[in-house]
Amino acid sequence: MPKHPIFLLAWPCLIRLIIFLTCCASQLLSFFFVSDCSPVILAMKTGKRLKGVVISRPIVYGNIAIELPTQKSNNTHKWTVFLRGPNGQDISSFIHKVEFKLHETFVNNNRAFKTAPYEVTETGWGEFEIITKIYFPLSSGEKPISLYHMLKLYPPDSQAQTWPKGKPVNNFFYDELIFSDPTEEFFDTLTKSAVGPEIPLKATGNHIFSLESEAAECKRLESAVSQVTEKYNEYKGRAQAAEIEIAELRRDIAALDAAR
Ligand code: SLL
Repeated sequence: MPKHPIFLLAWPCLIRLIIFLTCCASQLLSFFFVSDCSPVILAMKTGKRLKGVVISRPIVYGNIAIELPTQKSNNTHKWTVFLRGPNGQDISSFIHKVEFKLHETFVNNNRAFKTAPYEVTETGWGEFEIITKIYFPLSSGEKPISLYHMLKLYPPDSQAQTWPKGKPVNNFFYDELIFSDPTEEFFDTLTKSAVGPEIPLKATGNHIFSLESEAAECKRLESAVSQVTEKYNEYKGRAQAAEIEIAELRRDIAALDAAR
């Protein structure tokens, strides 16, 4: 092919033009389908919101761990970290995805689940913080929520001596997902889900969070508050008495100084 000088000059320009057009196209595509202000995403997100409505759903998250009987490797414990309903119910109807971010010493340490059960079982040798990120369906317009959980393998120090061999260590928590001004669609999804807003009346097996345990916890907190209030009043009284004494001593010192 003859290499005319004009033709040679045009090549770099043509390549630049192709690169420029590719960049524009990818920007345009990501604006329409990925970015937060994309018209496509916004149209899905701006489902009508129910102003003034607050709806919550209970969850339980945390871990159980058990010491391995024989240690063939460095790993001393088998553990499971999980997110579930307070009675073990499936909460997937209002959850799009759950990600568990494990310590980087684990192979493939970012574990994602689009279906229940949302849990990871592993063997390991150390305790570390696990980040559980909960994503909600796109139609909810809700931002993901992150829970920070310290994986516990060992019993509390105070019980370490008496902890029976093979007894699992439980470290899980009750919490509530609270949605303000939910979209109509998401509100509908939440009200139809297997998990109601309430927790069970009584604890059963591993499902320890119940109205009964909540009432007991409230009593413990009330008693702690009254103990703290009592102590506070006692110390306040002592501080007031000390202030009066200081003022009296200051007056005495001033009188002595004046008499000198
Ligand atoms: C510690 N800072 O030192 C913590 C880190 C990491 C635990 C704990 C890996 C297991 C495996 C594992 O258990 N990592 O690779 O199979 O205690």
